[in-house]
Amino acid sequence: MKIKVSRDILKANDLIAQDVRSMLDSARVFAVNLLGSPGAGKTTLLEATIRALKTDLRIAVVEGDVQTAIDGERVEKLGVPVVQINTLGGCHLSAPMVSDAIGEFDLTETDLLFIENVGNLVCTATFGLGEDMKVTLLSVPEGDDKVQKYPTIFANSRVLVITKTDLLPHMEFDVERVEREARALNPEIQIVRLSARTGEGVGDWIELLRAHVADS
Ligand SMILES: Nc1nc2c(ncn2[C@@H]2O[C@H](COP(=O)(O)OP(=O)(O)O)[C@@H](O)[C@H]2O)c(=O)[nH]1
Ligand SMILES: [Mg+2]
Repeated sequence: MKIKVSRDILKANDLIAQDVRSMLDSARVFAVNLLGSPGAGKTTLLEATIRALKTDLRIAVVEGDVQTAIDGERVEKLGVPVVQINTLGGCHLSAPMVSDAIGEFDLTETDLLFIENVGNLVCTATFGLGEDMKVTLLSVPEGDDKVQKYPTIFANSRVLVITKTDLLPHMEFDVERVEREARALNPEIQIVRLSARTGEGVGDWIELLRAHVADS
């Protein structure tokens, strides 16, 4: 019975996600669902990405958090349109929330939409938001066993970004293990290693993203 209820919720979510998808498609917006644990570095990477791309692409951001507008305020400082959603306890964004939020933007004036999801490796994995791709961040301090422990999110992601590589000398984190396990689950997954602190690898991420937007 419980399983049926959760399936119904997912089905309702997916119907709205299809509407979001068609709205984005008709306005030619490429949408990225940014996923990862709290503290993985999602907002930091988003800030670096906006700085790198905002002169070439018109960017808008939906920020998802349980509470506060802290991330929304960080991103707003970069001069892009932002809508902050607070889920008030909910562990993931849903398609209806995103549908509501994007109503605030002029989508015809937008090329690239980032949706920073609530920090979570579980609930966010199965709720589609109408995005073109899911990008999951895994930071070095979280440990190299997380692909094995939370397989669904890595199986469902187009891109895995291994963040905070500047901390590798201080941690026991086997990057090859993470990449091997991610590819075993998802042979098509694209993987980038980067440090937003030193900037190493950030250019690779920007090029990958540009290629996806160009192909869409
Ligand atoms: N050492 C290091 N710290 C980072 C890096 N990226 C982000 N951080 C720090 O990690 C913390 C969480 O970052 P934030 O972007 O807010 O994570 P989010 O919760 O996933 O959005 C902050 O203190 C950041 O300064 C990185 O590449 N290296
Ligand atoms: Mg954040």
